Amino acid sequence: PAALSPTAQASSHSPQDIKTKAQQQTSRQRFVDTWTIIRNELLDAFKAQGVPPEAVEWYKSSLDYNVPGGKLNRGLSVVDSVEIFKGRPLTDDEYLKAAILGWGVELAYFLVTDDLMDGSITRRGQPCWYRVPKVGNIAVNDGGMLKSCIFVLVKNHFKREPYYVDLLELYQDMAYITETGQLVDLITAPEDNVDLSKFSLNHYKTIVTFKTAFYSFYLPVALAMTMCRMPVRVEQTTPYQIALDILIPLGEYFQIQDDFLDFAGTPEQIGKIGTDIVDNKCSWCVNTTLAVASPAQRAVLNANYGRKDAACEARVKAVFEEVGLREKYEAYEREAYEQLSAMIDEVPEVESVDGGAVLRKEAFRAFLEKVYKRSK
Ligand code: DMA
Ligand code: MG
Ligand code: MG
Ligand code: MG
Repeated sequence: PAALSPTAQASSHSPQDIKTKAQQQTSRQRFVDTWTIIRNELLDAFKAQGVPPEAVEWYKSSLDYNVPGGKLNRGLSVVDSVEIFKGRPLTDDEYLKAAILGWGVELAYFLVTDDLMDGSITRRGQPCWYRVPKVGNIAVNDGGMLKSCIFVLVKNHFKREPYYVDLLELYQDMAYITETGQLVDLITAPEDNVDLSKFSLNHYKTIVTFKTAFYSFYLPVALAMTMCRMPVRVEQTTPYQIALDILIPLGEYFQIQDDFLDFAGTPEQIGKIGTDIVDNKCSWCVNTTLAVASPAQRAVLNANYGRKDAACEARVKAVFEEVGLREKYEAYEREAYEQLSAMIDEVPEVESVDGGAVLRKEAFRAFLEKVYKRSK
């Protein structure tokens, strides 16, 4: 039976939980190494269907191009959370399982279609997949295939686990929520009708919660919780709700960083060229600027936002600078960190249904530290 010990001391399990830089490097390398195994497994399963060799080649290129090159925050958080919940090094079998769930999150099929729909130029320091010669709109199907791979992997490795359906449901539900967020993001930013009066920080919150927070933050931890057999409810506590209450605001913070870097980051630094201003996006930057802009500044934004023109984009950026957006971002980041830290401190310890793991606040702390003050 699951036990709840809300007053358990942090001192009982701290030193090994937050990794040093060297330990982070080692665990990243191990996770990256697992990709080779997973990719070969996917290719073997693909070949076994009897598809033409050219299709195997295409699929291989798509996997190699689109999956392993990111920051891996999402995928690593699955593995790190499982380790923290179990409170000990994982067995090889547990590690592979956790890594598969992590790579399932990294099979970020929606980035492939996001770039096509956002008309982006580069991602992770290389041309977006749809811009690779010969790919073009086939990227839509390649994105769909990346999503389908998740289910191939989960079936191969978890079919006999009692929580198999819970895993399927998580990936499925989070995909649906993300697609919903992408829909709201895109219809809020029509190319031919710039209307800044439709934007608000409230509408922004809706977009980022749906498009980013669930998939990138709740999903990794919820997968780890599911693999570690966390109960759905214990006495007054619902561990998955506790996770949501922290990870949704953490996801919002992450997307605000993404939006700020879209404006302030260099392509060398962030690996992509910002498109939010020319794309008429309801971003944190424009909403925060609109909240304090003078009538004259608002007029500049109205005339220049959402125009596919570098001079217009530069005028918008000048207004962002005039209102002190950089300082506002710094203040926001400080405050968000403090608030999230305070919430994380309140996370109670909850025992798993099989007694083999404990929900611990350090998993949330580790995720926050992965993204705090990021510059790419
Ligand atoms: C991020 O939106 C969310 C998803 C679901 C891709 P975005 O377009 O701001 O992402 P990016 O800046 O990486 O293109
Ligand atoms: Mg985009
Ligand atoms: Mg987008
Ligand atoms: Mg962005």
